[in-house]
Amino acid sequence: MNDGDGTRGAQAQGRQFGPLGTTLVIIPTYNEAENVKAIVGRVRKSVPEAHVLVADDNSPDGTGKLADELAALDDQVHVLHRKGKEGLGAAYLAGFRWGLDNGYGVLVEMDADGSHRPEELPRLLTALKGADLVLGSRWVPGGRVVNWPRSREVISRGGSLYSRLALDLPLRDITGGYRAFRRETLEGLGLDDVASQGYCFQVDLARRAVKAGFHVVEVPITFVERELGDSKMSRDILVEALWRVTAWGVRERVGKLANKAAGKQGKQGKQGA
Ligand SMILES: Nc1nc2c(ncn2[C@@H]2O[C@H](COP(=O)(O)OP(=O)(O)OP(=O)(O)O)[C@@H](O)[C@H]2O)c(=O)[nH]1
Ligand SMILES: [Mg+2]
Repeated sequence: MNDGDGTRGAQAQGRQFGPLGTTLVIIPTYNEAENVKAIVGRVRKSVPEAHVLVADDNSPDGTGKLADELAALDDQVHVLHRKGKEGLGAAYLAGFRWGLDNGYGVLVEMDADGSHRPEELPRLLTALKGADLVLGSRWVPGGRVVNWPRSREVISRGGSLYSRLALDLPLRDITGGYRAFRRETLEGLGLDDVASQGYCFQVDLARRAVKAGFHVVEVPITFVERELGDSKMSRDILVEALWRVTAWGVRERVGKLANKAAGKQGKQGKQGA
């Protein structure tokens, strides 16, 4: 459903949403020395009241040190130094924990490479006033990708479509990583047992949010391919996403069938009694 301003999502059915509180933009980094200063500066300019947390996995190229220099000059910039490369999902989980412990009301996921434009963050935050989770979406009307090879687009669209069908989710961009969560949403997702990484991490959080009954809204974004630094996308990340999504889908279907069978048996039992 299109809500007129380009956002999509089921109606919140008269629900009242509380005030948002302070925003923390979490930026995971691994070897983003060429990007970190620009992205932090753009976030600070676009939403001056927001804070930024760079979650760096001890990048060999010195990204963590550059982030420390930014933090030394700005009270609203923070750095989480992690021991070593443990993947995007683990860095986000540590960032979420830090943000929740420090009392932030909104937690935003954003890549360091400029693909998620900080200039679009105000639109995500506006949509969050009437939602529990906002997904920046490339695959709703008004959303688009810039400078992406056709092959990447096919993989990304295919991944979202497969996840949508396998997991029965009413969402278009399920693998995207530009998102804004209310703190209460994150607290309700059971983050302690999230083990997935990469794209699969994003699918996992979206799936948990829908299943928990949260109001999830998609806002169109323009996703820009990275210009500087190297991609951390790998075949392993794609393979992990494929097998996990398939396993979740099969488990859900088997669960539904088992419930149906149990319901039928219950009815027969009653009739026989
Ligand atoms: N802390 C941390 N950050 C990571 C790790 N892997 C990736 N990142 C960051 O996660 C974000 C997304 O990674 P990208 O390499 O841009 O992945 P992608 O967007 O799928 O790939 P491209 O489109 O090719 O850029 C970037 O900010 C990376 O620096 C990791 O193991 N640890
Ligand atoms: Mg990227």
